[in-house]
Amino acid sequence: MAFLEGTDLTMAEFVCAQNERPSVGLSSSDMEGAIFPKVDLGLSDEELVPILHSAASSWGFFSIFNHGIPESLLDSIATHALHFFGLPSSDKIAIARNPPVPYGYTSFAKSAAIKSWSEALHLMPGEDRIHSLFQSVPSFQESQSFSADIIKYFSLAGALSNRIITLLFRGLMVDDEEVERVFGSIDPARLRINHYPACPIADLTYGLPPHKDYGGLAILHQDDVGGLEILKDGHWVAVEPEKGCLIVNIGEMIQMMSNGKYQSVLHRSLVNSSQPRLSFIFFHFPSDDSLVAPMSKLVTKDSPAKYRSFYVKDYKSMFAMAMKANHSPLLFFKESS
Ligand SMILES: O=C(O)CCC(=O)C(=O)O
Repeated sequence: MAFLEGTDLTMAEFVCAQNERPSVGLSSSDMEGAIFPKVDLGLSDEELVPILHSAASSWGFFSIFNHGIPESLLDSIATHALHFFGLPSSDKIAIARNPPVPYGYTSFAKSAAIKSWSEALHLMPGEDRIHSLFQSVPSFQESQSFSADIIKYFSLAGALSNRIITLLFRGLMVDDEEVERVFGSIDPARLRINHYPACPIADLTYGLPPHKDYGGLAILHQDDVGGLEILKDGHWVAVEPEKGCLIVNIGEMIQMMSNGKYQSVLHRSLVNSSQPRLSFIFFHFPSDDSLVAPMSKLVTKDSPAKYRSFYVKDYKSMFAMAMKANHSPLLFFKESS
């Protein structure tokens, strides 16, 4: 199997226990009466506030179009990324992510018991950092144009995410300044590019197992293969790819700051036995030294704080422990009710 070449991994390490294997999900059209929200970002901010509020409250995930990010940029990132992932693994590991450094290349991440059938590029904003990362892979001929695309994408996706977060909180009557204080900078943002090679044991494993996103907002671009599923009312539902659309979802940091009004939703990536798949996700975070808490307007006598305040770095440090216990880091900060 080409994907495993140059590693000492065996296929068995990817096989989930019988009761943890991916069951067949529903298509969104099977969800009677529940229509996956699709939001036109070409509308005015005023029109969008109730629409985004309803989409985020009901599904935690929604699709957006007229979002202002050029199709040509999305296609170009996807093309460069596929060329990068097509390099021999001995070349890719020249930029292997080396914790605590949060950026670089990873393959076959291990979550809980099994390995994920995926490899990823983890990127952070910063022109010099991005350029020098790709230049460290001598066989990668496209480092200049890939870097330029990524730098542009951070800026556009950051502005887009900022607009959506601001409008989501306006829908809860929270002032823009409060949101700006936490999410005003894209410096702590991340871009994760996932590559899921075609998989001979697609029914027995995951590209990424069920998880919630722990940042603020995530904006995902996926190719036309499909594989993203979200948990809705106890059913796994496929989020079918649609050209020109991006998928937005609520992360746990917004769940916490909205005092639970918006919920972060479990999702997973399935793999395909005949086709590889590529997705990339912009994650908007508050900075590590931000102190976050449920927004004061959302904490009342009738609706007491559901979470204790925390520094983002403390929350992140709980992440590994939470993964081991197979739950979310936010549970460590839940107020007892
Ligand atoms: O690739 C996908 O469809 C989902 C990716 C994802 O959930 C993640 O990278 O956290």
